[in-house]
Order: sequence, then C-alpha cells, then structure tokens
Amino acid sequence: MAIETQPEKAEHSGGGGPGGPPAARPWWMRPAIHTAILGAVLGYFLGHWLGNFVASGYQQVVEGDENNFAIVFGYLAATAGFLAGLGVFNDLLRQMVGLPPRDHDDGGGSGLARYFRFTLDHKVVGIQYLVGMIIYFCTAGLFAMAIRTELLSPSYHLFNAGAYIEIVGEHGTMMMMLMSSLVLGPFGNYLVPIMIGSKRVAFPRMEALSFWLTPCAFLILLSGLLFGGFPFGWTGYAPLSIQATQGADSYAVAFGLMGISIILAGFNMVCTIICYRAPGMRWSRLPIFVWSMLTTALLMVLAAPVLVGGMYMMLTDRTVQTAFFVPDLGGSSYLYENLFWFFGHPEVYILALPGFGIVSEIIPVFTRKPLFGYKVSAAGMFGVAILSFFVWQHHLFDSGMDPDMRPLFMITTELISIPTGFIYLVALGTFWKARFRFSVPMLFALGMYFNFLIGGISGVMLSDVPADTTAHGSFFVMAHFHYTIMGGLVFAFMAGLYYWLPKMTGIRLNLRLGKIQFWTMFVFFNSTFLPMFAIGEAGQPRRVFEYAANLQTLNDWSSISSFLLGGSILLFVINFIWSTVFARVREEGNPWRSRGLEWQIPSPPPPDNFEHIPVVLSDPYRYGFKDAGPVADLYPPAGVISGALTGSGA
Ligand code: HEM
Ligand SMILES: [Cu+2]
Repeated sequence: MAIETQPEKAEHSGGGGPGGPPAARPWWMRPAIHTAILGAVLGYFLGHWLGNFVASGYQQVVEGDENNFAIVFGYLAATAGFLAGLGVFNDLLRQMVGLPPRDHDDGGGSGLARYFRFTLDHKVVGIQYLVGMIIYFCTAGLFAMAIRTELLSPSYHLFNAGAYIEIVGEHGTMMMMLMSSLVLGPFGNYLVPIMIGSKRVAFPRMEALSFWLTPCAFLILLSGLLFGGFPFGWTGYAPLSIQATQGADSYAVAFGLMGISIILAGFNMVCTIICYRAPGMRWSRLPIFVWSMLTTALLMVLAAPVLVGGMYMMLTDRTVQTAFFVPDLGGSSYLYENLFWFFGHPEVYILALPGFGIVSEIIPVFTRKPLFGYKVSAAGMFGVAILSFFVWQHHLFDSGMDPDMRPLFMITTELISIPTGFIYLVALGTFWKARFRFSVPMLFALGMYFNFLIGGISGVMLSDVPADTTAHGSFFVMAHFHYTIMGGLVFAFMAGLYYWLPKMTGIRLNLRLGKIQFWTMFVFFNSTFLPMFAIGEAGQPRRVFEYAANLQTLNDWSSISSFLLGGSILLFVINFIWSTVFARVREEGNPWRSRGLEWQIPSPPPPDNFEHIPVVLSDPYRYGFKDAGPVADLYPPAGVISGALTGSGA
C-alpha cells in the first residue's frame, strides 16, 4: 500500500514554515485575493494591448471591425495574472531556482482569509468549491428564471430573439461546464481523503488550481454578455461559432479553462484514490461514493482533453484563421460536432455518476441495511464509464451521419441502460423490506430516484432513432435532460449537503426548513419539467422564444412552477446562510449513526484528519449485523504503522 508517501506534512511545515512568510512582504505582494484581482486587471489590459499590437495588420482585423485576438489574449493574460496574484506559480518558481516551497499557509491562518487563498488543505479547497458552486448554480438559475419569464407569452416579448438566445446560452453553458464539479469539487475533495483514511490528497497544488480556475471560467463566460453574448447555446456548433462576434470568445476560453480544471481535479482524484488508501482499505471495502468519484474522475481525465482541443481549434479558427471547422476552406463543421460530443456524452455521466454515488452512500444509513449488491453497483459505474465513450453519435442522428451508422449508436446507447440499471436496482434491493428513516438527506435521495427514473426512461426513448429524429431539438429533449441533471444530480447534491455539512463544518442545517425545501423543490421541479415533455411532443422547438399560441397554458404552468422552484432554491440559500453564519447549531457527533469512516473522527475534522493513519477493518455498510465490529482501528498499535506517519506539525 502506498502509505509511505503520506508523510508529506514534513515538506509542508518543515520546508518553508507555514507561518511568517506573508507578513514579511508588503501588502501588495502578499499572495491573496486582492493581489489576484490586481493581477487579473493588469493581465487583461496587457493581453489586450498585446493582441492589438500583434494582430492589427491581420486582414480580418483590418477589414472587420473587431479584433478577436485582443480579447482572447486579454482573457488568457487576465487568467494568468489572477493565478499569479494568488501565488499559484510561486512554489514552482522557487523550486526552479533551488529554494524550498513556501507560499502555502494552510493550517496556519485561521478565519475567513484562508478561504480566499491558494491553499494546500483539501478541506479548505472543498469548502471553497462548495461556496463557489452554490454561487455559480444560483447565477445560472437566474438565467433560467429569465428564460421562463420570456416564455410566459407566445408573442409578447420581454427580450428580442438575439437576447433570448444569449440568455439560453449563458444558462446552459454555465450549468453544464461548472456543474461538472458540483459534487467532485466540494464533496470529492473534502471527503474522499477522509473516507479512504488519508491525511491528504495526492496533488494538493493541482487540486487548488482546479478550484481557482472555476471563478475565472465563470467570470469570463459572464463577461461575454458585454460583448454581445454568443448565439449558439451551450453546444457551440460550427460554423456559427466561427462566424459569431466577440462574445463567442468568452464561450471558448471559459469552456477551455473549465476543461483544464476538470482534468486537474480528475487526475488528482484518481491518484489519491489509487495511492493514498489506508492499510486495510481494499478495493472491496471502498465506499461506493469513492467508487463514483473514481469513475467520474477517470471520465474527466479522458474526456475533457478532447473538449480543450476542440475549444483551442475554435479559438484559432476565430483568431488566426485556421479553418478546422470551416467547410469553405477545407475544414468540417461535422468534425466539431464529433469532437464536442465525444466529450459531451461522457460529460453527462460526469454529471450523473456522482449523484448516484451520493444516494447509494446515503441509503444504507437511513435504511439500516447493507448496500445490496455493492460490487454490482461499482461494476455498473465502470460499465457506464466505459460505454459512455461509444455512444456520442446519438446526438448526431439528425446531423447528416451515414444512416447505416445509426443502428450501431442506437444499440450502444441502449446498452448503457444496463449498467445504469445495475446502479439503480442496487438501491431498490436495499429498499427491499427496509424500515426507512425519512430524514432530509433520505428524502432528497428518494426524490432523486423518482426523478431519475423519468429522466432515464425518456432517455431510452430518445436513443431510439425514429423517436429521436422526431423529438430532436424540441422541448422533449429539454425535459429529458433536466430530469437527469436537475432531478438527479442536484437532488443528490442536496442530499449530500444535508448529510455531510455537519461533518464538514460541525454545523447542522435547519432540518425543518430542509423538509419544506424538499417538498417544494420536489413538487415544483416535477411541475416545471413534466409539462415540457408535452410541450416538446406538441412541437415547440428549443432556443426559440416564440411558440404556437395553443401551447401558452402549458408554458405558463411550467413557468409559474419554475418560479416556485426558484423559490425553493432561495429557501435553501437562506437556510444555508442562516444555519452556517447566524444560528450555528453544533452537530459534533455522528447524527445519522453512520458507519462511514469519515464519521468516526470529530466534526469538523482536525487539520490532519487522523491522528494516526487508521487501519481499516471492514466495509462501511454492516448495518444490522449483530457482531459488526468497528470499521477501522483509529489508534493502531505503534508497530503496525510507522510512527513517522503521525507528525502533524500544524
Ligand atoms: C431551476 C431549474 C432550471 C430551469 C427552470 C431550467 C430551464 C431551462 C429552459 C426552459 C431551457 C430551454 C431554453 C430554450 O431552449 O429555449 C433550458 C435549457 C438548458 N438548461 Fe436548464 N433549467 C434549470 C436548471 C438546469 C440545470 C441544473 C442544468 C444543468 C446542470 C441545466 C442545463 C441546461 C442546458 C444545457 C440547456 C440547453 C441550452 C441550449 O439549448 O444550449 N438547466 N433550461
Ligand atoms: Cu449523449
């Protein structure tokens, strides 16, 4: 086992010394959020100037009235400046000139300030992700509210057609790119090391960088609105994306940066899970949530590079006139579609698998039964992950593919429902003859299973070529994937949050408000999206703000429900802020009586997670066993593990 690699704390605290260094510098050189913002602003102007300087003679710049070069350089230099200001490159530079690393003061600093830093503490990164994700989700949600407001009337318009598609693009892209890390970011980074009995992650700098790229991607995407937005939704199809005006650069740069973030986060997660398991944490004892993180992370590492490549090509097409995706000049817009979906389909499992991981982890606790078919579930996750690379053309049934290829992709797509079914049925097996405890996390988990069933079955329908060629591009597809992502992933995220927040912060969310939030969210989610199946079947196309007058009643129903759904999310935000900032009800023990390793240590966990590296004795699902011993020995005899592993230094 790889535990020898664990005592990196020595490097942490011994090397540069965690206290002190920042104070030795003038305030404008101290790596923190203010220097990062300064770096971003300086970077933007420098990049913009450089772009103008380099490209001012280009034919398309002389003839056209805009210089994409300048804005792309501006974005990239702003990102680099932001990261430099945070101190991301400091250790690297110091090590290049032979100095020990020093710019990480995790453990040392306390209070709010450390959440605004580049930190090597995986628990701080987890909380940073958590707050970031909530902000991104709510922002993208506000765009959804704007969409539904516009769709209240078939012909009276709040926005013009161009503004509508801009809003749809911002909503869809922001959701799809940032929600990739909705679970792996906060829960994966925070909890996986603890769940596998480790004091740290494999690559803390990579992990921290993966987080700090997310606000960059978020702000760059939003800034697209200042430049006229982008008119092609979240998919960025060529040739429109090559022809579109400056706002489109924000799409490509932001999505590309987020792709890099996903690769880094995934890579760190894979290595952590493979190399940092405590002694006794055999593969057959790995919590199912950790399996879901492993498969998700593998998908991230394998799929996201294709996205980054595609975005890079889009950018060079837009700036230096390569023509990868321009048919007139020998390129192919169909190539873009294939690159995009070769990433895009695994992406939907990057969104779905973590949801299943959370709910599968939670239901044994609330049914007091072992997870039925644990190995089947883990195998199902791998099956889904592998198959997801063989189905991407089901998005292109209608896009001029060779008709003879359709049956192949129809079959692979239908096949994927088998491993998905495994994961799903494992839960139903666990429910069998169980006595349920309907606490808030369990309610959200059950809601997830209900919603995902509808999302999944409509997905099998869509994988069918005749059904898809009719429903393609309609609100039926909208309803389908919102059922899987909003109904699946976001419900599971809520379950995880109510379940693990006491672990992560030592503070409990208000459970009465939680119940109200669950019921409003569940009812109004379904009431928002169920009508969309009918609206789509009746022929309303997506991304169009005008529709047939006879569909107004259904659309109004959906819109009003969506406002109430938005209200339920607001209720959550209020609960979150009120509980964590004002009420602060302590929850230090093991409120759900879970056997998970993460619950065997204090809440919130101490800086090093474990005083000693634990020795894992069993899987965490032995509920209802009379003779079930402890899951781990937290104080193994000194001889078992070298005493060198115990130093904390913090
Ligand atoms: C409050 C909940 C939400 C509501 C009310 C909502 C509503 C909508 C509506 C009405 C559209 C269709 C607009 C059109 O094509 O004319 C849409 C598109 C979309 N939504 Fe959502 N949405 C919600 C949450 C989410 C979530 C959680 C995700 C994913 C994480 C998501 C991802 C997308 C995507 C990818 C599109 C397609 C954009 C495009 O066509 O390029 N939405 N949403
Ligand atoms: Cu797909």
